[in-house]
Amino acid sequence: MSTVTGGELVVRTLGKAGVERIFGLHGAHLETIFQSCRSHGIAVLDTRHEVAAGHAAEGYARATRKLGVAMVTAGPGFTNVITSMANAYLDRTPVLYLSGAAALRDAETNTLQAGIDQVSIARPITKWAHQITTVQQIPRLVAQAVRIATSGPTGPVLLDLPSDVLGAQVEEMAIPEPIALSPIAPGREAVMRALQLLREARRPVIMAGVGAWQSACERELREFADSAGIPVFSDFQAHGLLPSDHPLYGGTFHKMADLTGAERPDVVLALGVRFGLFTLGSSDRLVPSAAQIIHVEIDPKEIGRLRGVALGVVADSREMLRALLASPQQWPDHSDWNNRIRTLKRTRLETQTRETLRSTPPIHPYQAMAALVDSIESNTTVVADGAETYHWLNEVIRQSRPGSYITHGFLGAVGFGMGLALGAQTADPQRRVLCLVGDGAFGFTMAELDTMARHHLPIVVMIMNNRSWAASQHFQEIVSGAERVTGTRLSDARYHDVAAALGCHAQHVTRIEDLRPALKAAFDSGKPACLNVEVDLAPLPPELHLLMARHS
Ligand SMILES: Cc1ncc(C[n+]2csc(CCOP(=O)(O)OP(=O)(O)O)c2C)c(N)n1
Repeated sequence: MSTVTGGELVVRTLGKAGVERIFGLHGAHLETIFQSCRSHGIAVLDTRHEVAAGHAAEGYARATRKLGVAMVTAGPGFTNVITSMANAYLDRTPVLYLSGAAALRDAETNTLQAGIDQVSIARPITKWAHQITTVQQIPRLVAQAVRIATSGPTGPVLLDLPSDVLGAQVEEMAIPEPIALSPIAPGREAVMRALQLLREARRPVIMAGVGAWQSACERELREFADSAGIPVFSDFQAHGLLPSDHPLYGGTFHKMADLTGAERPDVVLALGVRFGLFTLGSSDRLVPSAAQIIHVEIDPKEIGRLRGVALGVVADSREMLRALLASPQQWPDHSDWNNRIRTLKRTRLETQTRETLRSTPPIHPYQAMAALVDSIESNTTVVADGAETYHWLNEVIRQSRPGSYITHGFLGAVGFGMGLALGAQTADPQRRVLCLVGDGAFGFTMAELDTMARHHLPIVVMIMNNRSWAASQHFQEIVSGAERVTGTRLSDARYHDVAAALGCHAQHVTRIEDLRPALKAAFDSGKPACLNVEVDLAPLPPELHLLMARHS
């Protein structure tokens, strides 16, 4: 009988689970996996920093709702990917991290890239972390890791792979078949109570959160919102579940702050929502304290975390919507309520467009975002990094496809954008990807422009260059005083020259009238492109006013 290596078994098991691509950076500990990927046609996208490989696996998972896989070498490769692991953990992104590790036979010998307990480090920021110590156990444990990462609530897992386990030869063995798990459906009583609450509501809203996005409920959400006439707000991950131009789409959660006085929601159907940062914590600015909340969540820990609920339902969002749709109702006429939300949305856009209009440099960031949104094809995936940068984008972003807006989660780690964009672009080479970054955020992984160029990934990177860690500088000015700014300024670096040197199309943009043509030229170049756009540092995005008010 022929033999195979441990690395080969890892790759075959992943192949059987449907994995087509791995993001990683080489190290000798991983050599058997690299070689097996080569033999089995699993593509490896090699990045310039492990954190970008991790973020790329997240971006792939967030663009596709499938498992992302990242591999990093022992020691520093592992420590470099930790930010991605933490990000995936807090955002419930299904990523399998494979870490190389020193040979088991070299334990406690002060050998290379060893001496740290990678599993213990990963345990608090993963759903499951495990070191495989026997080559025969590889197929079973890799299959288990995939199942844990992809079953709800999804999340990251780590498999730690000692080099002698990966290199060991073993007789050919069977690879387990993947097991499909059926989603959790709600009980009938809960569905009837939810329908009653929604029927009796005068100003109901649906809030769609990460759980809604993960459940792939776009068809059911639209059908239910249309039939009941209930407007929908979404968190960032759920953006695009209901297309932004749908008459019932109100915007991202923060826009609910525009509903004031007697115009506030009275019943909220919270689908897969995780109350916290994006709902302004326990404050009642978005969801009034008097509102009755129907909270549908796959993870019972999320229900009642910050707010009391009228009805808690542990279930998959799509299953809940299917159950609601299965009992056709006579819905009250909500057209006045819907019209009010549409008017507020339109007024916000018109006011901002008017107030930020200017024809001379520096470019107002809101105008830059408006130009961006006008310049992208409807199926473009937008990745947004930076801080004020993404808050500005939130004012105007309109997407029509789930998974097409990828931005910050609870970790709030600036610098993830370039990696996420790599993952989103490889997930679907036909779709265009725009990566919007602050100048600070760009600096973390600007070498990934080289990855984009080497792999012919025509991502358009747009830098909002305000020569500052703007959110930090503004915070400092407000809290400590404008005269005490320290450590938060950046320079007017010629980032476009760096991009050109790495083989990208590049342009420096200082005037608003040049931005649309520059974006068009960037998309038309067929290459990765980088626009270094000089924008005004002074204005504060409206969402940040809301957040700062909360923290002051
Ligand atoms: C990895 C990381 N380091 C530091 C911070 C703290 N921080 C929050 S916002 C911010 C400024 C971001 O600047 P930039 O990327 O230029 O975006 P801008 O605010 O200018 O849009 C910093 C440093 C963070 N959130 N994440």
